[in-house]
Amino acid sequence: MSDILAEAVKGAAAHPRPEGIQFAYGTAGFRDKSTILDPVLYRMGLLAALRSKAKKATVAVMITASHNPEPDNGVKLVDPMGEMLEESWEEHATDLANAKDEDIGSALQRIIDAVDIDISLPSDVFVARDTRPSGPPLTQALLDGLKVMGSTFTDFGILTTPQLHYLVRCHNSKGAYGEPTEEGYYKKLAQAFLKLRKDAGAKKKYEPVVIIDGANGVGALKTRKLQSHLHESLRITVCNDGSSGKLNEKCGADFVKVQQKPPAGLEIQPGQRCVSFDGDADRVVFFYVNKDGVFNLLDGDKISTLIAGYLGELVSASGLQLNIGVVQTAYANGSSTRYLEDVMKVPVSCAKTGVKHLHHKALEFDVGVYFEANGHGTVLFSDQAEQKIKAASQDDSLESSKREAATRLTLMMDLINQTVGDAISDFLVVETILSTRDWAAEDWNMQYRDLPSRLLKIKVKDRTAVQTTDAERCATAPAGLQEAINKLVAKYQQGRSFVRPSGTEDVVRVFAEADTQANADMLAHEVSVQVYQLAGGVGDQPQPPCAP
Ligand code: 16G
Ligand code: MG
Repeated sequence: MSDILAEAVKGAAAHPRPEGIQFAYGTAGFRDKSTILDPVLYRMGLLAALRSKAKKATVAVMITASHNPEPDNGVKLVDPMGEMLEESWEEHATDLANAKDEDIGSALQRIIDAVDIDISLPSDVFVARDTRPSGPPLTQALLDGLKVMGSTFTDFGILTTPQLHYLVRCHNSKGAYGEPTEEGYYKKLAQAFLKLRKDAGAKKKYEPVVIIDGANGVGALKTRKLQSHLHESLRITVCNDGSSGKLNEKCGADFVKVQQKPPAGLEIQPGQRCVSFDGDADRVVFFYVNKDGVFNLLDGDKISTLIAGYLGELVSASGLQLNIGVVQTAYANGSSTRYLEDVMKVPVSCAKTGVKHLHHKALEFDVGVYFEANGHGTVLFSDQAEQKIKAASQDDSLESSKREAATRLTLMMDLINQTVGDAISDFLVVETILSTRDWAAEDWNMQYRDLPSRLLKIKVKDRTAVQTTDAERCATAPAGLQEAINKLVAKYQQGRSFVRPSGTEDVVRVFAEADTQANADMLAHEVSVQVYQLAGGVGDQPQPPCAP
């Protein structure tokens, strides 16, 4: 065994792996109670060094559990251009995390052989964490792993997840994507935002005033930093900034989306535009309460429709031949899909849940807008699209209106964090479009009306008993489940329902939508009963929803 691997085994003594726990690198990396993650972080230090050697580039490691409660934490690896870790490495990560302390050397050797890594190459890793109190000791465990591998690293301390993705891309692209510093991130976004606002005329409906629910996390801190770069263009009040409340407790994008109500800690006037970030600021949803006190959510579907509509207009105005498409998951509200396809005439693809699946599909378009309904999303511009847009913005022979549209597109490209969904960047993109359209939140919401929906979760003995195909819209196992769902769906006006095993919790999720809330609730319930009966439900059979 090489010296480095022997050192890695020795180092494990300070980060012993508890017996009887199986870790799995899921769609969002490892996530668990922070108290048991120390050995996982050490091992991910080892793995990140290998990944860097394999890619001959700097990679990154983010320590966060996103929207989970504060006692949880997690870790995920980021590839050199800011993408999620390549899927084939998820297995390596899982193997290494589960290796006994004394077997770490052979687990590393297996990866080295499988990928054919030259272990003598240098490695370099960027590291950041969210605001969880468990972050510093877990960072230390990660750095221990990096040190035994002889890797260089930069610990950026507290950052949002998308900021770290941005930094590693800037670094590896030698500055082509932006300046590889946190300040550089604010400057890039703010410059694009201010230029896009420069010639905005007087507004009747759009007000540059917004309240941000920072989920008591890193998004609040970083928005404050951004604010000084925006000058007076936008009046932002940051609430839930972590000064008193707990991370993600009764607040944040996940709470607002799931509970369909405003977070605690905000005083909202009717019509006031509000924004919720999640705990690591890679998700965003908007909402407002109308004059009758009714809560209205503007989720990832509304955001993608808004963005695709605006970018589509700019592309046509520029005269460029670029295809725009939207990528959603099965959770997307049926009204949004119909609006995009039938009214906006934009092609829509459906991907499996999980950012990497959407990201991958979005690469099929020149301009690919992808969003999960939960508010995670961004826009990808192909290299060719980027070149065409930049060339058009500098082409003096073009009509000025075409050139101007292309210039606005270049600014939108700068404003959008193309590496991953970014709450801060997406928020600025939405503000730009609302301002350009002179829309209040209510005008935006009126583009289409969401169908009522319901999401339930069912506990079963083994959630892998449920298998799906067609981007999770059709269940292939257990036998008879899809047929049962089809029969139930047919009873309801505008009914739609699907089931899938969760990737992050030990449950099966059931989604249903229909013409009324009562029908959506009933359809979700009836499908849950089928899951319970056919897929080995545990505990009591699901009870029907109470009459309103
Ligand atoms: C993870 C995914 C998120 C997805 C969620 C679904 C990433 C970075 N995150 O948090 O996109 O919506 O899982 O959770 O891919 P579920 O499988 O438990 O429903
Ligand atoms: Mg998140």
